[in-house]
Amino acid sequence: MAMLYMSQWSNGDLWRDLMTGHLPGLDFRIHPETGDPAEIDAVLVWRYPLDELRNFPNLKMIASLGAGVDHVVGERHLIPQGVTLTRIVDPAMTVQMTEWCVMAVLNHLRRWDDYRAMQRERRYEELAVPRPDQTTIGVLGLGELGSDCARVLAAVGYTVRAWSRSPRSQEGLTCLHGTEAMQDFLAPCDIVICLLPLTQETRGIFNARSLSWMKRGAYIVNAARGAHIVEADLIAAIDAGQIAGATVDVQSIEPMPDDHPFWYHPRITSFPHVAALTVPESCTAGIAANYRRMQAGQPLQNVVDLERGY
Ligand code: NDP
Ligand code: OXD
Repeated sequence: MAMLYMSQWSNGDLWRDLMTGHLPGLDFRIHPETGDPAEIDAVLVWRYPLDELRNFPNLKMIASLGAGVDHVVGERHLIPQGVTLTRIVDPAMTVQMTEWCVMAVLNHLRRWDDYRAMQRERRYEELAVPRPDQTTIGVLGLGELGSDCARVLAAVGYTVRAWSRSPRSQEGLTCLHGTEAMQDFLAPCDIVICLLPLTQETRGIFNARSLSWMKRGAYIVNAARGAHIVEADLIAAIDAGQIAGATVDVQSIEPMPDDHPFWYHPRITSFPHVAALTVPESCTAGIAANYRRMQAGQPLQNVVDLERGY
C-alpha cells in the first residue's frame, strides 16, 4: 500500500524523507505521480483539489497537513464513506500561534506603531498605555491553540475570557459558551482574538452586528481564517471608530489580491498566513503513528468530526 502527498507546498521530497524515516519501507508518492490508485490507503493533504479521492478504493485515512480542516471539510462530499480525516495537533505549532497572538496584543497595547512613528519624528514622549490588569482579552475558541494562548495571556496579567461551543473551564479564565452567550462574552473585551475553526456556524462571525456588541475602541486579532470576518463590515466599523483596528494573519482571499483594502488600511496590520506554520520535522511522527494505528485497525488520534466541521 502507499501514502500519497497532495499539497500545494513544493516540499514533497522533505515529507518523503521524514515519513520514510518514521516508516521504513513506506511507499510514499507525490501527486500527480499517483501510480496504481488501488494502492493508496492514506493521503496527506494541504489545500489541494480533492476530486481524485473517489478514485482510491482502498483509502482509509486523510491527514490534513494543517491544524485547520476547512480545506477538506468544505469538500466533504468528495470524502468516501468510512475514511477518517485527521489533523495536526503539534506543540511546535501551538507555541508559534501563542507567540504570534502575544505579539499582536503587545504591539497594540504598548503602542509599537505610535512609538515607531514618534522615533521617525524625533519625539521623545510618553504615551498612555493600560496596565495589564486594566485590560480584558477575549479568546474565541478554547481548543488546542486558544487554550494555550489564553493561558499565556492570563499569566502576563490580563483579564482573560474564553468562548467555546460547549462548556469548558480553565484555571484563571472566565469561560462562556454557545451562541446565546456571545454578546455577553464580547461586551467587556478590549481585545478579541479569533482562534475558531471555520465552520458553517463561525463563518462571518465578526459582522456589523457582533462588532457593534463590542466596546467602542476594541481591537480585533484574527489568527484563524479570513472568512470569520465580514471584511467590509470590519473596515466600516474601524472607519466609524467603533473598532480601533485589527491585526489579521488571514484574509478572505489568500494571497490577497493587489486591490484588497487590507494592503493599505492604516489601522489594519496584515500578515500572509504565517502565524503558526506546520513543522514537518515535528508533526510527521504523529502522522506516522496514526498510519501504523490505521494498519493495525486501531482508532486514530486527532480525528476530525465531519458533522461538527472541526
Ligand atoms: P480546536 O478544534 O482544537 O479548537 C476549536 C475551538 O473552537 C474549540 O474550543 C471549540 O469549542 C471552538 N468552537 C468551534 N465552533 C464553535 C462555535 N460555533 N462557537 C463557539 N466556539 C466554537 O482547533 P485549534 O485550536 O487547533 O485551531 C483553531 C483554528 O486555528 C484552526 O481551525 C485554523 O483555522 C486556525 N489556524 C490558523 C493558523 C495560522 O497560521 N493562521 C495555524 C493553525 C490553525 P469546543 O471546545 O466546545 O469544541
Ligand atoms: C493551519 C494553518 O490550519 O496553517 O494549520 O492555517
